Amino acid sequence: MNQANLATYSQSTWCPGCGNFAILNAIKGALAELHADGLATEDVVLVSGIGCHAKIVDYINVNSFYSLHGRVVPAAEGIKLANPKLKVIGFAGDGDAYGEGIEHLIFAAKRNIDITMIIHNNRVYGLTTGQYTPTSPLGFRGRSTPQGTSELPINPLEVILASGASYLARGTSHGIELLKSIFKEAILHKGFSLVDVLQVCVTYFNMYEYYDKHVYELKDHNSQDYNQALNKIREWDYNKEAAIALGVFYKTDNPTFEERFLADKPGEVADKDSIIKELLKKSV
Ligand SMILES: Cc1ncc(C[n+]2csc(CCOP(=O)(O)OP(=O)(O)O)c2C)c(N)n1
Ligand code: SF4
Ligand SMILES: [Mg+2]
Repeated sequence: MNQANLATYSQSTWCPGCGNFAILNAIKGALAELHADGLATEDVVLVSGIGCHAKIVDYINVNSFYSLHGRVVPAAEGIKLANPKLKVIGFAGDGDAYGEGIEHLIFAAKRNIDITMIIHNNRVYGLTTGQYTPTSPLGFRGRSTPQGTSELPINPLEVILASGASYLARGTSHGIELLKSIFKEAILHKGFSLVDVLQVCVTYFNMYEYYDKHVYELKDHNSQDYNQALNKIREWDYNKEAAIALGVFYKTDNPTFEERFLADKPGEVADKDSIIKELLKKSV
């Protein structure tokens, strides 16, 4: 399986220049490289929400499941628990993940369930034509707020770090190589991983120039250190004029939800083979 045969016959309906193309190319590159390293493509399941981002699963020749708006996480969690051997990758919009579905993200991070969430954070509702989302800046003018919003955005990475995520990173749709390497690492990470992608929506919130001017890659950052991660995550709050760090903020090794859930006693950790045996027994 290489990048070319991960393509499908579906015709893309994204606007020319949309940042989703970069995410698509990066994830196809990451999956092709993981396949070359031994990951069977049939052991990967993609899950998407509803929005422009969600169409990504139509364009990748891998098993996938279209869920509901705001419900990517519970669908992905269900798939993972039904078969812990699978690598489950969720694609969600910022409206999808940080608005209607944020409670699911918080609890998935709290549980440290071993799934990967990729957030297409264009900071706008793209599919429904330009309403504001939880990460739109103060004063954002869109279809539902022609005079500008009166609310500050949330810093989603701060919320998810505080909730217990064991892997947190950020990339942009103007940096495919960085995105690809982050996606690979997030997929291989054991536990809950989330990648916030500053994906530009050229039609409703074109931030290419702004991001190009403000982003920098993390260097000399200790991603094992919670407080360093928190400080870096707080450097830019999705609103103020500040440098925007890209790369891996936080990475730690904690027992996963499925290891604890399937162990005999609370606090114990089951090994992977016994997880699969237990599940097979429970499903009879
Ligand atoms: C339960 C539910 N609520 C609301 C909608 C309407 N809806 C569909 S897509 C969407 C916004 C999508 O925005 P986002 O998640 O940011 O994705 P994008 O289109 O920007 O990729 C909304 C509100 C819906 N389909 N289902
Ligand atoms: S509306 Fe925005 S997010 Fe949706 S396809 Fe067009 S550019 Fe991309
Ligand atoms: Mg969006």
